[in-house]
Amino acid sequence: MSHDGRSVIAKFRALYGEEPLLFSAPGRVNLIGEHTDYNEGFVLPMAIERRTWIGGRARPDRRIRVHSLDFAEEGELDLNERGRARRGGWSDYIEGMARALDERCGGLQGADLVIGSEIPIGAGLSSSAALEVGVGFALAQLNDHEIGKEELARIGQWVEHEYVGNLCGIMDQLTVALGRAGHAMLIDCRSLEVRYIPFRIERAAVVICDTGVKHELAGTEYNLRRAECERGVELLRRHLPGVHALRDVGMDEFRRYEARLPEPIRRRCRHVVAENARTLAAAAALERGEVEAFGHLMNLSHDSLRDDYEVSCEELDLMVEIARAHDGVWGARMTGGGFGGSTVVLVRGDAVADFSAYVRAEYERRTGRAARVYLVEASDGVRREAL
Ligand code: GAF
Repeated sequence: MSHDGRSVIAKFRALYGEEPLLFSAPGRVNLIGEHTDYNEGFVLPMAIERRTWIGGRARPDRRIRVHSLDFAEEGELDLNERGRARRGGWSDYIEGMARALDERCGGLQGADLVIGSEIPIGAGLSSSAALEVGVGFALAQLNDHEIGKEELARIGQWVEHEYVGNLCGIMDQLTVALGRAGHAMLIDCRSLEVRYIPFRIERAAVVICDTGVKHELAGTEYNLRRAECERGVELLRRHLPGVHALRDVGMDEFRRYEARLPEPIRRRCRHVVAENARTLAAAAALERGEVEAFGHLMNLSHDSLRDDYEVSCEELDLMVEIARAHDGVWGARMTGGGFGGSTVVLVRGDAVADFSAYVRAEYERRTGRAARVYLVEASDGVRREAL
């Protein structure tokens, strides 16, 4: 079930008898540039107009009390007490963020928070990054503490690594923090420089198709891919000593040395090297409004994630196959970490309604599962909402 700002305010009033300050953080969809962020490469995501909403007020003590509408649960922590062990649930993100900010701000006051989200959980649309960055932003504002959005993103990533055990890159947190309405973001994941590119491919729409599955192995396989890339760098450095990350390897260089890499390292590296080049080419195509070229690069990206990087799954491949068979589609690929979650599809604007009905019917016919299909637009990053 989805919860928006109004439900968060209503719950806050019911619990505390007063109006909260309201904050929100968006989900994200990655258009292209998958599994490149932790290789210091390029990504091209955008924040989407489905948000996590946080109502809050400061408390005089150091307790943080949270009501989650999505999980219909309460959680509480006291910053004066030692951190507790990871529980494997939503409260880990909040505890991690609160403790990291407490340390960084040299002492945080407590807060009462109510949280609700419109971002489907497990759909690969970064509901966890929205929670981290949104809660961090809310706590900083309730404490009158100035903190840069890039820094919030870095703290969110730290929480994923240290509290959640997911060795993610920086793309999700940075997109949630720095998104801009009407724009895709070309992010250089080494310098963290962001180039905002107006999403103005005429007559084109971005549609997300959620497969409704999330396979268990997502976390372990993700960390394994990261290790495989690091091994690839170690081996390539024997021939190319200037290489610090796969970002530093061009396709020609890679071709020269790929035979020296064992499988599956060779295919993993090939995906990353090619995906970086595709992402830069896609950004240029977007700037020129070249919709066919953009769609073609999306298709190549998916095929490489399926065959070389092996992070797709049956349901994602089927969802992509179904999309590509529709004549209003320019390109379709999985988006996010993989092993379930969603695809992103570039669709002719006047074909969106027909495409959505067709995908729902066809996916259900072939899998017996319901597909959720959303038309999305590029949105702003984390912000305080005017009430
Ligand atoms: C997940 C991670 F959180 C990101 O950092 C990124 O690596 C992505 O998978 C794959 O591109 O969303």
